[in-house]
Amino acid sequence: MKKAIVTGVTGQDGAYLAQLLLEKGYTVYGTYRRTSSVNFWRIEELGIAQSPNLHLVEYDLTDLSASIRLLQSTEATEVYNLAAQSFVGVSFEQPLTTAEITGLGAVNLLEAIRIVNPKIRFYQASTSEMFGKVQAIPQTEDTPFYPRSPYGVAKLYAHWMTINYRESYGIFACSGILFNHESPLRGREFVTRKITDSVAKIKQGKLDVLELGNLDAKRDWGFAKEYVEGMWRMLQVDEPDTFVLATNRTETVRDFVSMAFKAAGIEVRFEGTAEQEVGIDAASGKTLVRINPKFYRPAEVELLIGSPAKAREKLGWEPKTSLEELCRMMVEADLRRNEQGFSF
Ligand code: NDP
Ligand code: GDR
Repeated sequence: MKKAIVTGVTGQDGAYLAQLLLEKGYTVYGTYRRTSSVNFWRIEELGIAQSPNLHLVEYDLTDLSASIRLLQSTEATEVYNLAAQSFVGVSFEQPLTTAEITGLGAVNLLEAIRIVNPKIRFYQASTSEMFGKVQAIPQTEDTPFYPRSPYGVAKLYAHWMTINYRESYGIFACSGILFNHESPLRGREFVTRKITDSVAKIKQGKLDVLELGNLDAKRDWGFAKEYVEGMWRMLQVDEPDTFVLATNRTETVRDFVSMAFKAAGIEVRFEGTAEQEVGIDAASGKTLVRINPKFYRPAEVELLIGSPAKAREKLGWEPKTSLEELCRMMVEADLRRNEQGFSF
């Protein structure tokens, strides 16, 4: 039986990846952080929390000795490093914590692999945020990087360290440059889930107005469940490499808002510009969306659109779910949860 470690099993991708690996017959060691109230709602929602082959292990990515003991005690042969301070907005307020977890944390695991067993295969969760102020369209594995946030910079460090350990020590270390991927399990601080959760509440009369920042930002949004399959495939090929996973379609935050309201049966019309822009209910004339500058970022990533051509060719990986389907799935999940008083 294969054994894998998934750091960050309490997060969106960690939960989906643990589910996938269990389906493939792995024993999975999913790590979570010690907090005063640990939250397993995602693995519970996926129905895997009680799986006999899922072992939940307390672990902090910032601790090298814990990383060494994690590898020694589990004897895992694949490590998926998904743990991170992953919220771009917060990284401007907590640049050092972000550097420690999101940047140096990956090196703790790489060092542990080098010390304990250099044959362990390693996946690093890299990000399209490393492209930042984009230097080419679409972005590929060869596009130069220009990160625009402490999060993007920290991830770029971890990305290059992954490549460096591959080249220096022959470690099977892969970097997946994943574009935004969403799902009903997305955290509510991220814009898509914030939108679908708020649309559900507005539809049910529990919220009046959705407040957002930059509506012009364009993102290449895919479905998280499909992206974790790509992570697994990266560790099954003969040679370690770097791969982009993306849909090659980009839409604005504004488009996603319209799509989400449409999925709830509400037509929204946008009027005005910049901070005065509002989204109006076409039927009642009521304001449903307005701008709150507090959600603007000090530096923004305006446009992301990736090419998954290399992943398609070398991994046989392809995104399948359209943004409309994904958005509908998220709105329906939030309508259902809000009816049941679900608070995550
Ligand atoms: P989430 O924010 O949902 O999950 C992050 C996970 O990391 C959580 O389980 C969190 O634990 C854990 N974590 C945070 N700090 C530590 C620490 N010090 N030690 C151990 N665990 C820690 O992220 P996603 O699931 O969306 O993303 C997974 C990874 O992929 C992240 O590295 C992210 O940066 C990266 N990524 C995500 C993309 C996306 O669109 N989703 C795109 C590209 C890359 P806790 O629950 O306790 O907070
Ligand atoms: P991102 O995702 O920064 O791309 O990082 P997020 O959903 O936070 O923002 C996407 C875009 O929406 C704009 N925006 C808002 N964002 C949030 N969160 N809240 C708002 O109210 C709001 N209004 C407008 C943002 O300015 C931005 O342009 C995500 C994370 O999962 C990272 O970990 C991952 O690496 C990248 O995706 C790829």
